[in-house]
Order: sequence, then C-alpha cells, then structure tokens
Amino acid sequence: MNSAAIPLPPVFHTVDEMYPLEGEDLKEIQSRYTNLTQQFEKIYGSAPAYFARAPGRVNLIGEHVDYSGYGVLPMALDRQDTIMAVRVVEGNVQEDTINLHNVSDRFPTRALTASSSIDVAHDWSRYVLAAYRGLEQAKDLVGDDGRGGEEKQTPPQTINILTHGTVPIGSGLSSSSALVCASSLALAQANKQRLSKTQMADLACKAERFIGMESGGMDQAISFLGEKGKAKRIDFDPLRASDVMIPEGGVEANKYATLGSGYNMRVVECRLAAVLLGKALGIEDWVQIRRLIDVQKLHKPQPSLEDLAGFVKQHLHEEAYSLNELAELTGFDVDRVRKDYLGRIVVEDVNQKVFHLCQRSLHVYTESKRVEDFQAICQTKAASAEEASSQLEVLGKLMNESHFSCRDLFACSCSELDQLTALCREAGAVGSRLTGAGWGGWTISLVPTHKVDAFCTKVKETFPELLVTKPGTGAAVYVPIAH
Ligand code: NG1
Repeated sequence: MNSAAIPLPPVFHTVDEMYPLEGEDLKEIQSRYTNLTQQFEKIYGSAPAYFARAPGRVNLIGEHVDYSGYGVLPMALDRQDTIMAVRVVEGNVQEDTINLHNVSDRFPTRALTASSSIDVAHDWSRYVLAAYRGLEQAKDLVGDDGRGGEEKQTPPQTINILTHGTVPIGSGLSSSSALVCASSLALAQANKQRLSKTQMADLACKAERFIGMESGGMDQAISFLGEKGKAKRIDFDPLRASDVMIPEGGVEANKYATLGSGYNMRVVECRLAAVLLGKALGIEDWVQIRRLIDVQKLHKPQPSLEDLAGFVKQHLHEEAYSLNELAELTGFDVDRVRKDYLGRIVVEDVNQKVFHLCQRSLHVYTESKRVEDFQAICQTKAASAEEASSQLEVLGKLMNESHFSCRDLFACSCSELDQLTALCREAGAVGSRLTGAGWGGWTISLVPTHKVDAFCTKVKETFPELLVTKPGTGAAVYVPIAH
C-alpha cells in the first residue's frame, strides 16, 4: 500500500490543532487537559507523558449497512471524545500492567494485566483490554508505510492511564468506539507500534468483536479518519474514505433516550437474507456468501442497487422465516444453520426466533442507494443560492426516507424517536432521522442555517438535550511541549 496516501494518526503538540473550536469552546477543552494533567499527577505522582484522544461520531445517512459491506456517510463530532492521559513506567513487572482510572466515578478503577479475562460483564475496562488484545494480534503487522512488523520490542511495562469521556453514553454517538479507539491509540503509542489510521480503525473494529459486538466498522473508521470541516464517505474492503461537503446547513443532534438493542440479530438477518438471495439467484458460490454486498459482487451481470431491491421483493417473502424454514431452504440441518450463520452472535432463545429477511435486506439496498444519492448531491456544486437550497431539501428528503425505512423495514426506531424526528421537521429541519444503531438514542436533523436558532428554541422546549456540532478531527496523540 502507498504510505503517502495512508498516514499514521497525527501527533500534535498543542490542543488547538486537535479541535475545530475557538474562543470559550476552545478554552473549555484546554481546561479539560489541564484538569486531567493535575488529576493524573495526584493519582500517579508524575505528569502524563502524552494523551490519546478519539472522537464520537454522528452518522448523516447509511444506517445498518456497514456490516453488509456498504458505504456510510458519518462525521466525527467536534468536541465529544474520549481522552486518555498516559505515562509508561518501564521495568519491575512480569507482564504488561495497565492501571486504569476514570475521572467519572461511574467507572471504577481497575488494574489489568496482559492475562486479565475479557469476560467481565459490562465493565468499562473490557474495552481497554479488547484494544490491548487487538494490538497484540497486530504486533507482526507491517505498517502501511512499510515500517514496523518486527516483534514487539518493549519489555513488560506499566501503563498508567486516566480517562475522561464526553461522548454521551449508550446513545448512538459511539461512546464505546471512542473508548476502544482512544485505548488502541494510547497503547500503540506505549508499545511503539506504528500503524496507519486505517490499520488502527480495522484493529479497533476487530477489538469490539472480542466483546461480542459484531461491529460493522463505521464508528472506528470515522473516529480515526475524521477531518475538520468534512463529513466522510467511508467504504470497506479495503477501508477508505473520501470527503463530503454538505451544502450550507447546520447539523443538529438531539437526544431522546437509550433503550436496548437488537444489533447482532440484525447482523444475522442480513447475513441470512444474503445467503437465501444468493441461492435464489443461482449464484454458484452461495454457501460462501456472508454479506448483502456479496450478492451484488458475485451476480453476473452485476446488478444495481435498484435491481437488488427488485430481486428481494421477487425472491424473499414478507412473512418472517423460522429456523426450520431456513434449514429447508438451504438444505442444511437446523444445527448447521445455527452454527454457520448464527454463530456465537445470537445466543438466547434461538429456536424461538423469527427472521425478517425481506424487510431487512430491502432496507439495506435502498439505504445504500440513498447514501450514493446523498453523496452525489453533495458533490454537485450549486450554481445559485436557490439551487443550494433545493439541494438541501433533497438531502433532507433522503434523510427522512432513511428514518422511515429504519422504522418500517429495519424496525430499529421507537415511538419517541419517531415523535422527535416529526417535531424536528415541524421546527424547520428539512430532514430528520435516527442516527446510530437506534432503538432509542439520538436523532440528527439537517436545518437551513437561517433557521437554526428558531429550530433550537422550539425543539429544546420538549427535548432539552441538543448538541450542535461541526465535523471534527479524527483520533490523535497529543504530546505537550515540556516547559
Ligand atoms: P452505535 O450507534 O455506535 O451502536 C452501531 C455500530 C455501527 C453501525 C450502526 C448502525 C458498533 C460499534 N457500531 O453504532 O457500526 O452498524 O450501529 O448504522 O458496532
């Protein structure tokens, strides 16, 4: 791979370079670092040597399509991130030891070692351990710049960490990925591992799978590849990003609440839909199919996304599929279906489950088409203010359609998110949709710039938690200049 095209995560020496902020907003961020330094000194007796930070994200469009192989269109949040203050102490330990503190007492202090178990239910330290394991697996990886790849050189060391996160938790803004990405970066720096942004994003995505989330990869990718002022179209296999500039308009995110999630079940439904569709379309290698994009890649001639939506309607029925029917259609026994396609990821009540394959795959193909349309509009330069405004209207329409598809086909909305998006549209948004996994969480709205103030006032009356964000920079290391 070409090293010039795939840089390493940047190392900065001032806080200002890492945030697209000014004035009071920037001062607030700077004081976060000052406070973290002071607290770190109190806990560990010396100042942190460096900081690793990784942002949360908001997804503009392209929901629940990443794990089917399709592109998404997110942006990094400008200031909501996870920061880790770090100092490495060499020697005196048999194996790597990570001392882990958090500014918030919601997250208890932990001491981890290289051999700690990752299976501690719901403990925040699992995410750090997952990042550690991810890096261990990557220790022989040659960096995209052709360097690295030698056995890890560092002897066992103690890594002291103090963490502060401001990404709202469990909300669809990807706080877990911000933690995994910041941990990966903090630990890679400690191990002197030189990996590119895309290698780090891949590694962080795999790391989340260690803790049972069949992550599609969007969140880790934007957390590393985000850039100031730019939304990104992220594609997978291989992971790559291109810039997307949104025509004049504000992007607002509103919180509703956090509910449970059926994420892994959706991963399985999309996988099963791909298999049945591949078989129904006569694709020779249908047994190998795992993602809906594989059907598009393997079918000859290559179908468009609209063709694929047509195939779904033609070949998959609207009624839910049972495990027995799936066994019958694939010609495998129930155990094999369970083992090959459900794997470890849907464990509870598997025999009771039904699978909505037609609706889920229809969502994925139509949503992926919306991502393409959204990007195409953003790439067309408007010749006049009127044209820019009508472009914004079309983008808004695509976002609304995305929400309705998430609600009706993918069943990942909830009544409160439906109400909130309706309220946002009434309050002046040209488009409003749930963002992230759904089943609660946040909505994102596109609002013409001149309507932003009125929009915020109106929406805050009912839903006070409102977050106004610009596209922010991706994960970075900050090494303060010694005084
Ligand atoms: P959140 O909202 O962070 O749970 C999840 C996945 C994404 C993507 C979206 C839905 C993880 C860490 N994140 O996001 O990859 O599939 O749902 O578009 O698995």
